[in-house]
Amino acid sequence: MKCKFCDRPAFIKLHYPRMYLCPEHFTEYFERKVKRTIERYRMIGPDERILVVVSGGKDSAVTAHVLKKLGYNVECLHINLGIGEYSAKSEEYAKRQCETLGVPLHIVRVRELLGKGIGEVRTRRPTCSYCGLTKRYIFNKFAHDNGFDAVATGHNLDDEASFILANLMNWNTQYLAKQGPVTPSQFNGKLVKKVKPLYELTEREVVAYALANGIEYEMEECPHAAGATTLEYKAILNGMEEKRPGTKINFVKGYLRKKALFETELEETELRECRTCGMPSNGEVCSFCRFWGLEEPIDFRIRG
Ligand code: Q46
Repeated sequence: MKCKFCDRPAFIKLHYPRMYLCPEHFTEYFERKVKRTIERYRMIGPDERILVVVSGGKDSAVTAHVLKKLGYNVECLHINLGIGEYSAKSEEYAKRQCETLGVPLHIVRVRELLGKGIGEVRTRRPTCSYCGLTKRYIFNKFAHDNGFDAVATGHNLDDEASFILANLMNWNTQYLAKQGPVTPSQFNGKLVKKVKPLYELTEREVVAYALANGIEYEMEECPHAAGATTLEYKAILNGMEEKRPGTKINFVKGYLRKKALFETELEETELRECRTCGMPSNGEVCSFCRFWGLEEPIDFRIRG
């Protein structure tokens, strides 16, 4: 099969919209789509400083790559979770990706910072739950302490669709009211704006972009991901997408149109400053400081 736009052999067959593309025209298509997504949801402006959270995996690497190519002012943050060999390899990938791209990389290592790696804390809380809490706190506080305007993450269409489906299955209306491509800055900028530039691109397209552009990434899954229900929801959605191309994007866009329904159920919680770190909190001490037993705030300001 030939590319829809030139005589070169096709490298990918897209199902929605249906077309065959060579690596160059697929790259063009992908970048145009990211640009349109950024504009459609008014994610970031040309003068904003963006912190991309790079895990070493494909999604965040592609996010950093495309944002840099589109001319945005990008720096990266890698959070080394302290999960043995997996984290060591992820950090190496993140370093290589940023070096190739020519963007500054900042590294925060959870074990050095908090004394234990993810998976080493004796707690009844599920590992992924406190891992998520830890990552979200670190990237937000890092961005805040260093004056970034937005944090960009690598969430793609498959992540979003499976998140929505999972939360619908469990009627988590509180989560459904807050999900979306952009989370605006709140609490006098202490909660930094979060954006998802790959919001409308499938995981398959992200993998193809990485391949077409020689982006190397960590392919191994985190050892704690095994058995995650998100993988089951992704498999269900993939099955439906195969039979009815466009299922995922129509599902996510439909959700965005109906999101206001869930917002009416949103319980108003008044945020206040955490007694320890001064960051937004639902209680006297925020869940991060409480979980890690902190008594002093962590200062993430870059020195030198
Ligand atoms: S949450 Fe869980 Fe992931 Fe953290 S412990 Fe691994 S699988 S990395 S996105």
